Amino acid sequence: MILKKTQLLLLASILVLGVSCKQNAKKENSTATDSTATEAAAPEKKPEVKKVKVAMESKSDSNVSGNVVFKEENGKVTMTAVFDGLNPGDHAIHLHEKADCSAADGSSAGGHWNPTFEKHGKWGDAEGYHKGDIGNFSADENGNGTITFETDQWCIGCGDEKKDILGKAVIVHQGTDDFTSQPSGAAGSRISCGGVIQ
Ligand SMILES: [Cu+2]
Ligand SMILES: [Zn+2]
Repeated sequence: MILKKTQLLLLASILVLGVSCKQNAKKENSTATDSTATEAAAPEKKPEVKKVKVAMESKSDSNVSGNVVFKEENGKVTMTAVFDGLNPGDHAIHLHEKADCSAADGSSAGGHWNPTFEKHGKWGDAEGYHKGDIGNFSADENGNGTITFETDQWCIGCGDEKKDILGKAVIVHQGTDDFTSQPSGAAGSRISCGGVIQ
């Protein structure tokens, strides 16, 4: 009898252990299912990408056409500009203060965009530069030119007047920016203009 009781106890405890293991396994399963369901229901966390495409108009009787794409991603704005109809050689490109290209000579776009009230210069110069001082780029013998530029000092529509490029204009000049002449680098006439507007 004593032996039988021990055997019964053993059997009973094995049974209890077995059942509790199964219950644990069930719990784990259902927890896993729940978390998967929650993830699927939550909105996807894609990095936000803002983009503006600017169609450039010819100005000052030039034949320049092209487009400029601004893209903001991870706190940086990348500009990709493509032009044709340029005179071969170097040309200045800037952001000017107003998205108004109505004047035949592009003068309606105003001066260089300079929200930090610094002097004109080469981008990154310790002595100062305008937030619109992109620089120069080259056109080949066929009059085609491209330039890419990237900075975390611009934004697209963030509302910070020291960074926001919306409402400004892209201007391409006939000549080159010497980075020293004030207030605009003596880059000559404005041969292409495009407003940065959404
Ligand atoms: Cu300019
Ligand atoms: Zn400037």
